[in-house]
Amino acid sequence: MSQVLEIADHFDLNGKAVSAESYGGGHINDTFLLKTDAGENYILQSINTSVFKDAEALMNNIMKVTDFIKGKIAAEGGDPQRGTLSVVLNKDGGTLYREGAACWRVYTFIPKTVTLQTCENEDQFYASACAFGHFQKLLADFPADTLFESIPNFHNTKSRYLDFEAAVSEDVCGRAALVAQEIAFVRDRKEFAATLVDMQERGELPLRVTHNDTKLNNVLFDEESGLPLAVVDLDTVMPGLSINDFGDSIRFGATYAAEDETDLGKVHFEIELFECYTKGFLGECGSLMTENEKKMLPVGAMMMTFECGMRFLTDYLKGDTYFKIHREGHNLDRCRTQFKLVSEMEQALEAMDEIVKKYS
Ligand code: ADP
Ligand code: GN1
Ligand code: MG
Repeated sequence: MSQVLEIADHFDLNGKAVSAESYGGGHINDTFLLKTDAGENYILQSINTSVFKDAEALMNNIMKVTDFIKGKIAAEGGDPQRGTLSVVLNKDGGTLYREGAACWRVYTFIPKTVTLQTCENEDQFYASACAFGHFQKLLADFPADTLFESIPNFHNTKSRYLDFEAAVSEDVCGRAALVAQEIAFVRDRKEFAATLVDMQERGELPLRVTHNDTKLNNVLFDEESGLPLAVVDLDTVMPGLSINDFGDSIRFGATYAAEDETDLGKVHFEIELFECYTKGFLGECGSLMTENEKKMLPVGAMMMTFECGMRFLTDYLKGDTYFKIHREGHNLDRCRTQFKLVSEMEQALEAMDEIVKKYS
């Protein structure tokens, strides 16, 4: 901890950092809750630079996006300091502090908020849909060409498929034979994997500025009212597809099971949760979406779930080098929950289409 406190000293904090504890459940960066002797709290994060190769450009994106959102929130009569992230600069006025290979940043802590790791009820999921739908609306006229692509091909499911096939043929850990069933599951859906990328390339789906990592735990809820307050984790805000933002939320949240549940009997796609999310998301940004986008929302849900399962499987085959793991086989467990959800979504496609029509 003392090392983390020394890092904190390089930032322009109110007071001196006196404690730092690990915080949140992210798979990529390391997050700490900092407390200072002036009674102020901050979020200190070490950015995973093997995932985010250009941290300066990433922070530039975040400064631009948060400034833009603050302007919009102020115009809506909201509180810009609580409605989005605020970067705390280092003592030289920069957005990062580097030490060796590590790269650090600080945000002000948005107080009196809670984060959910899984959905406890339909109201919470509806509220998160409003948050991400509103986020989409706030960024609708953000100049997309000023954004750096923080992870190229992030939701290009076609190129993710090629990464998967490369991992199977290289089989560096000798694990491919253990997961023949999961490999077959992916290969059976090779054509499906191309659907949305092909539509976008044919101009049938517009590129927008999207969040790209719309997990439930990336929304802060007001502790008192339970209302959604801010969308955080802005590292992957880039040009993307609105249906992927919708889909990634469904992947993570339209189930009462955890992403790494090992008892697949407990993992189910909940159509009622899908309905709540659709209602909230379309209620906020449906009027901005094209007919094609709305029509493809259920496919977006299946695509993001399939893609994420395939990414977990790829990482398992490559020896767990991308996502943090906390036990042996963790990425394989995560992959299996995603594929179980994909199978159930495939059965529920018609019901999903009906729901989308109802709220369009
Ligand atoms: P990761 O990329 O590892 O998922 P996040 O940026 O999402 O990291 O942060 C991890 C958790 O920290 C979030 O789920 C949220 O609970 C909390 N968090 C992040 N930023 C703030 C903030 N500015 N104020 C309060 N809590 C925050
Ligand atoms: C990662 O950083 P975190 O935990 O919010 C990943 C997402 C995955 C998610 C799966 C930059 O998100 O793409 O969907 O894990 N983020 C990155 O839980 O790869
Ligand atoms: Mg996060």
